[in-house]
Amino acid sequence: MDNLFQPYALNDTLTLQNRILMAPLTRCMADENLVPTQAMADYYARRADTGLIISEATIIRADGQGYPNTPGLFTAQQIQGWRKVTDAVHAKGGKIFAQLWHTGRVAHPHFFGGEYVLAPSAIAVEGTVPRMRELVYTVPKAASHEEITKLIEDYSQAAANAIDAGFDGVEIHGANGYLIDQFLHHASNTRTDEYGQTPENMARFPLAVVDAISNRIGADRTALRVSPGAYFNMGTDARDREVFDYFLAELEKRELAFLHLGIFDDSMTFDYLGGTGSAYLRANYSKTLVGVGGYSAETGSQAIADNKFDLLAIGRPLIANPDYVAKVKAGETLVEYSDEMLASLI
Ligand code: FNR
Ligand code: 8K6
Repeated sequence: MDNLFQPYALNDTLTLQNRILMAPLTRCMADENLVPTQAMADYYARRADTGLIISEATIIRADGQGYPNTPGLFTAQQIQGWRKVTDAVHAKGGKIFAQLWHTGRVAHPHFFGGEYVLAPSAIAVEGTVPRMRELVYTVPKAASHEEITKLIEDYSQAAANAIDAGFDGVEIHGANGYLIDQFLHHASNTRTDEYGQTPENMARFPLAVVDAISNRIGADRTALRVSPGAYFNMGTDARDREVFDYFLAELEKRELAFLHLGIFDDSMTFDYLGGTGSAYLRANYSKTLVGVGGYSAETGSQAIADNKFDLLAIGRPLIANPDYVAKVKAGETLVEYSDEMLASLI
């Protein structure tokens, strides 16, 4: 497993101390103003020996909220709260990116006191907010051109706020069926204007967000997470393949810090992608790729050795083991993750 403990240069400005990343993990522990707490700063600092921490998904503005107590990056108080987190991580020699999030149609007006939620098209996601059965997902409003322009500005502002808060960069959450991903899949995007129907159009908003943020804070500090395979908050449509083929070719022209697969289990295969999400991304994108989803240090190290991806993100095992990196290095037994662990920050 030596390859996991080698440094990795993302670019000229950022070198990671090892190849184990902390995957973004929503914990719903911010305070009532969606401000990160001291307990969150301590939690992240305990994981500062990973090569890079990617923060839990953090909303860019109020109407992006789909779960209780998810932190934000749009008020001065929230920026201050994150500053405590980034200072604590940096004091222990770590690096941390903010994951920037708007849940689109997976948002719920309950959380922000609004009348409706925004999405590419007026197609609701089925079901209810997890653990809040009374909150049935609503039919979203299809975003107008002005609303799309404002969303792009707000993503860019949130990225600037992240840098103000001391983050080393941002990962744009373009995965898991949230707003950006909703533009990239036919099941959630039936627009007939320049944001729908063709791969070029469906990739227009995601690329505009990537470019606005890259221009604002530098492409070397901008990363992206994508889910070419529909598996969460999203229906399957084989035409999505050509959308992602085009989108990845466009991303290839940019100099992002890394591309990260969004998946819970990377052994899952998708017919229209011809295999796993990571294999599809590797075949269509040649730059730094982060793999994730059900890996152990052993299987992840082997996947890197087999050139399936360059960096390994670890999620649930890092919830269960704050000292994951040290334990793996020392060959110690890990505590097994269970969902009950989500109730507190250890
Ligand atoms: C997640 N995941 C996730 N993904 C993301 O992009 N942003 C997020 O905020 C979250 N939040 C989140 C919370 C919890 C409790 C879980 C279990 C997962 C997905 C996560 O980043 C990762 O892709 C999966 O957990 C798969 O990796 P592991 O856990 O098998 O290593
Ligand atoms: C990103 C925000 C998530 C909110 C917290 C919920 C985390 C629950 C983790 C389990 C969900 C598993 C979903 C996997 C879907 C696979 C379907 C084939």
